[in-house]
Amino acid sequence: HIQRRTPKEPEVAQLAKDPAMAASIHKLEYFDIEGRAEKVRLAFLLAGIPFEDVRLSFAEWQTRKPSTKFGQLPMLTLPDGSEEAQSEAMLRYVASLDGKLYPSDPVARLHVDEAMGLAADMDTAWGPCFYISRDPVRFGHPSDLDEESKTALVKQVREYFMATKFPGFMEHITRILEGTGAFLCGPEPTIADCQMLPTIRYFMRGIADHVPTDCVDAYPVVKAYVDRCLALPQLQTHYEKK
Ligand SMILES: N[C@@H](CCC(=O)N[C@@H](CS)C(=O)NCC(=O)O)C(=O)O
Repeated sequence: HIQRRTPKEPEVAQLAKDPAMAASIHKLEYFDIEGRAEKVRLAFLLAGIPFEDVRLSFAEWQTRKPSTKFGQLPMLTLPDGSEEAQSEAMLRYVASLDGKLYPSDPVARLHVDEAMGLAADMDTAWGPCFYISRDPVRFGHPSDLDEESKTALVKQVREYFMATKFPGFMEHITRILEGTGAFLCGPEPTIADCQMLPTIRYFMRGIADHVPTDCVDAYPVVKAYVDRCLALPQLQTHYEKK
């Protein structure tokens, strides 16, 4: 059984009640976390395109996994029923339906892609800090590592990241925003903001051990940017639910 969350926005709720219309809206499947799907959810919301926000439990995932393209989530079902993978492809696809979130001007587009590259670099740089707690063997540690040593190891790599890598990313983002104003690529949000916002917020949400929730406070330009994104009217209902 797949748990479905009927989107809260009245228009979408109405669409979902009509089976013919419900079948014509996009369906985004992921786990009940922000993770790699959040940027796509934000793009749908900013574009005002109705979508079904399906959140699978880990038990439901076991059943669903074999029928996914690459054995991974998120999966996006298009109105014609075809099922597609890869969150960054989904992000650009949603933006191309909308036309505003991903500019067609080559240089403006380059800047969006550049900012997306920076967000992706931050995710990639954090990767080992996340996966080492799940699978220390992958990083050369013994399979019988005791819990105490594992905790110390995770603490060490995460504190090292926060001290040596995190500040550089915050400084780069600050410099971009100082040049562009409200959002990463100018006065209006683009898919670069859809990608960057969840990336930055991950560190502020208290979901990663050894990362202080006030870690962005030392970077007021970035903090103000996060607040500005969260205040976007199209995202209000979404963030109220959290
Ligand atoms: N590049 C893919 C990566 C997808 C991915 O890594 N999915 C993970 C969750 S974030 C997954 O499905 N893990 C469950 C599994 O592999 O069983 C994307 O961005 O969509």
